[in-house]
Amino acid sequence: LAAASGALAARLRGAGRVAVWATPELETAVAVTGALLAGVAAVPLNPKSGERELAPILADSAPSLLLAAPGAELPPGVRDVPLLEVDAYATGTVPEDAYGAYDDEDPALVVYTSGTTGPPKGAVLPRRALTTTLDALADAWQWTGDDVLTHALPLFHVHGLVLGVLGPLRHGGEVRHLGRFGPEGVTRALDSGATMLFGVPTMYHRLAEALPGDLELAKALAGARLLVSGSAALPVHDHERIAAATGRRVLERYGMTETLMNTSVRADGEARPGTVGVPLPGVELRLVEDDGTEVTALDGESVGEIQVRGPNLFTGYLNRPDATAAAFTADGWFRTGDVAVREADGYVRIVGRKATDLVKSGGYKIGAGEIENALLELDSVREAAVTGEPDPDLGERVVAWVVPADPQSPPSLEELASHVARRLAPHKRPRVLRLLSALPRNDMGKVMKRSLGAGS
Ligand code: MCA
Ligand code: AMP
Repeated sequence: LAAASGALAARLRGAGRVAVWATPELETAVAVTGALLAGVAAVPLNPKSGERELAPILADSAPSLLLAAPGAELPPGVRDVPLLEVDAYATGTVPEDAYGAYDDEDPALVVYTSGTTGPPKGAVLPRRALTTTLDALADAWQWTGDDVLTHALPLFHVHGLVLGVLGPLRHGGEVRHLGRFGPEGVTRALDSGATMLFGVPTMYHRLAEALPGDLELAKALAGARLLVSGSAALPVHDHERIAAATGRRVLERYGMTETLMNTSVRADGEARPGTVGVPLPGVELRLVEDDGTEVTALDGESVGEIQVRGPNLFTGYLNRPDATAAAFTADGWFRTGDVAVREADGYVRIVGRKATDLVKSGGYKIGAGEIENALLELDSVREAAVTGEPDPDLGERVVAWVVPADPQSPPSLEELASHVARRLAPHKRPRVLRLLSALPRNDMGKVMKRSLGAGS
């Protein structure tokens, strides 16, 4: 890896920002490591991005190069960016000054994340945020170079890329990416030396479903040192099913693209179902009511928005000072939008989310606004509202509420789903269609999503 990413780094010096076509392959790890060594910010792109999604990201981040595996199938939208094929077997050396030449505040990654409205925003993650969060996790999880991590997470988000690839590298360990998630791959990896498994709750749900008929999987999970879930809430039912079948409890940790990791159950702590543990070293966390009052009670009942402060935070949204300013309080706390209570021993329990315009499906954050805009492009759609509703597999599923242009021939779910999958990305497609004659609106004309069943 040092040889391959060292060779790449030599070509990237001074390149400005570079985009990475983040397929779940070796080349993505080499590309991101090479960019880090060259002191160049990397912008990981979802290789399943839709035609509408890539243009704003490329316009906003203005990469000077696109790094991709040889032979990658690139859509027309990215072909204007000069391509550099990554040679995962190149031989070079790590630039001599690589470990001392950069400022901790220099951007390492720009990760795009959906907001409630408009196109995704690029969260600028400085080098210091990455190192801080990974070192805090090493402390919480007793994560060392002896660990072998396995996972099947996408490499264009923080979970799979920062925790799942840069984590093992920072600690001098190993990662085995499964390429595609499935109980067989997980069993094989854990049986052949992997010590840790990272996944989103959908993956643990699928493991819980497979467990009753799969003794090999149960044995493999029982033998792991750590099973860690994050990106969304792990349902208590799945947590308990896995514990019952394997004797192992899944540890939950809570993070966000903008903040990296905030809390975790510690490896030597109690993995209490439905809780995300305690603040990680260096992270300040408070709960705040709508009127700004801090919730100090550790009673498991008093709710407030989670706000965090610490060296794990991003520096801001690229080219969006307005959105950056809105995300922080006057005294520098980041507003997560997540709503939680704290238990007597300080354990955080997330109970909901402030926004009704965000859906967490399969661990992906999806903005309702961008899907609504995509649906409104269809002639068959007069009005559209998007909400999330509970789903046993995905956590939440995307629901499209549509007022058809012609009630006699309304659009089909398939029509809407394939349009959204093409324009945005397949994981953003509606899974349910509900037809209405009008959307419920308040006096201001705003759609009342809570009366459509959205929100917690
Ligand atoms: C189905 N497919 C379609 C359509 N219908 N494609 C196009 N048009 C359609 N109409 C295809 C999909 O592309 C996919 O293809 C396959 O059908 C199945 O799709 P789907 O059911 O959507 O997903 P899945 O394959 O079952 O995925 C479940 C998953 C995935 C593996 C759990 O949701 C996932 O990887 N989630 C991880 C999200 C994540 O990493 N989030 C981290 C962000 P094909 O099978 O070929 O792909 S949060 C974060 O980073 C913070 C910091 C944190 O705290 O962690
Ligand atoms: P993203 O913006 O895609 O990075 O997603 C961050 C969001 O995922 C957080 O604001 C939470 O709503 C959610 N999240 C992450 N980890 C957990 C967890 N362990 N339990 C509940 N929600 C989580």
